[in-house]
Amino acid sequence: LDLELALRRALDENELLLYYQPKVNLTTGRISGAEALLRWQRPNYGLVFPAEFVPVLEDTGLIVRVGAWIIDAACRQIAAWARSMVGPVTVAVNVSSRQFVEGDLEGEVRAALARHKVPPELLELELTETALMSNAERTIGVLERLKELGVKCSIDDFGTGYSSLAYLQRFPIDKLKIDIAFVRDITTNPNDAAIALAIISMAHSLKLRVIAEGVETRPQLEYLRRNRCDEIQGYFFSRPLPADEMGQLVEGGR
Ligand code: G
Ligand code: G
Ligand code: MN
Ligand code: NA
Repeated sequence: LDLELALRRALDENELLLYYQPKVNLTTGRISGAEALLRWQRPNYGLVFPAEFVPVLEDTGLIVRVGAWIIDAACRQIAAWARSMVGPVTVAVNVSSRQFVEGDLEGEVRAALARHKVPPELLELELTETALMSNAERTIGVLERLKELGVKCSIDDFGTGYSSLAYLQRFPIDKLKIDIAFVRDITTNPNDAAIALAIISMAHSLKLRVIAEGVETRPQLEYLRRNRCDEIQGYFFSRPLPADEMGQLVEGGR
């Protein structure tokens, strides 16, 4: 309860902020974009990580408001980079299940893109299988309108939820994100490797791009590159960074 009150205050007092973790294109070796990750600069506590407060946001429904704030903040950052020496950066935001089901995702996205004059192609939404499958027929409509708008959508934590393969084919998405659970031991555990390879193969058969998250070592990276994974994200390349450091990294890599 204290945490809930503190979080309501955090929203009003602007204590929430976004960090950015780069994604790397394995064909070009260049940064292809970034995932925005929520942080809370809590007075007297320091920087608080989402594991400690996103569950409270979810349980209280506050995530619907925070989710709209995240989309707006990401678009503001995209616009700031586009105007600066950094240039255009594709930013992916995580959409929680409750935000997708109870919020007006399409309206929030349209409003944020317009407010900050952001080209829709620079915004990506990471959705979970659970969110997408909770009302699959409605999901198709929402995704179709987002696609028409020009926004990219990907399925986060892929392989850990309950996607129906029949729907996977009907959802107009752009990318699958292989869950860290299959990446961690990809070079030593044949079962994890088999699942990761199956996801890569299925994604490409469906004309989707595929990214692996949680890449921490060079052997993991090389294995994924050899097996035609399109992109990676993880501590091996970079931890999530404050916006200015992310901007410097992109600028230095051009
Ligand atoms: O950045 P970190 O590794 O601490 O993130 C932990 C988890 O918190 C992520 O896997 C994600 O599920 C969740 N999370 C982080 N940022 C966001 C966000 O902006 N929105 C939502 N809904 N969840 C987030
Ligand atoms: O749930 P989601 O996939 O959106 O969140 C990704 C989470 O994974 C973030 O919390 C991020 O900090 C974390 N993460 C990113 N790269 C790595 C990594 O290389 N190793 C580990 N263990 N976690 C990572
Ligand atoms: Mn994600
Ligand atoms: Na994930």
